[in-house]
Amino acid sequence: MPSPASVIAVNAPSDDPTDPSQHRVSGMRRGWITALIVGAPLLLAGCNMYPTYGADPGATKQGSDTFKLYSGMMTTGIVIGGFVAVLILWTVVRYRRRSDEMPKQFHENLPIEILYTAVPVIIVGFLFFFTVLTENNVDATQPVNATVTSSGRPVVDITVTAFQWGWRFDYTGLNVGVVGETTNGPNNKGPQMVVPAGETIQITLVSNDTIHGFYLRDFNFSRYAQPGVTNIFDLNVLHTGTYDGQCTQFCGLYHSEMLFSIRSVTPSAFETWASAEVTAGHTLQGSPSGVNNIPPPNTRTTPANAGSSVASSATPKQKASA
Ligand SMILES: [Cu+2]
Repeated sequence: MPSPASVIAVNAPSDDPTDPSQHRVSGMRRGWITALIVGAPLLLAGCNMYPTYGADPGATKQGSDTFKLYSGMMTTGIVIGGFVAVLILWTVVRYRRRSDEMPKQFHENLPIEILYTAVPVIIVGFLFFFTVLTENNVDATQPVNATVTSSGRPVVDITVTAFQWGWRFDYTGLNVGVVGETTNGPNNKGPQMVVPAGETIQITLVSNDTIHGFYLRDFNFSRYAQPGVTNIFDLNVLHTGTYDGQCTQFCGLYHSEMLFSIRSVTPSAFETWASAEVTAGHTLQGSPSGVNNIPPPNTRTTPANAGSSVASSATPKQKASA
């Protein structure tokens, strides 16, 4: 039975294996695909297993895990996106219109349909798997009230209380209390949480009034401080250094000045610091009661740059009353 006149292969590439131009084209194609598959990840990685793509590598064990997930997803996306782009370009060039004759007509191709359904499902499953793995690692905590980790390392328990507008850090096991408010003076960078590098810090995060955000850019980390909700998480700061943090939920007039920092020191320097704080009277009971919104005696009521922050964030009525 003769083929319908419209369904004829015209101008299709020659399948003749003796045609030398076919060997050249397929050889070039294989070379390009091999170069892409082998070269692209190496080029992207720059010999680094986790290229940053502008992100922070994370100053904590948890932040580092988050970073690796981000980096891995970006690399996966770029490789797959690049592969798809090359396939599209190749198709456009290889099967471009060469004459007015009708090309080969067909519909449905079961193997290809199964392939392009299964491959994205596998890719999504792959990304989902690593996301869950990373979430579990970041959210993993030592048992509450544990004084040492399973490997015998000390756990430093710190209750962080967010309030309008400042932070209080209570080292429950060490009887140290650190408190800082936005109204403590110009260029005030807020209270500083001192922690030992390399050890597990278990933070119990609560709020005294409204929703605040505990955020540290260098840690790739953010958690809500919500009234009535207790968030517990562990941080393992990898190296010594100082890391800036801030509130990331608009929580009122001086939200923009609700700053704090974490200073990571060696474990022995941490012990020295803690005993000096106790000697200085910065204890759980001795520190000013910032969490009750009572300003310490040496505070001003208006931050130095309140004018600019009020102008940008408050209504004219609020501005007038401030
Ligand atoms: Cu806040």
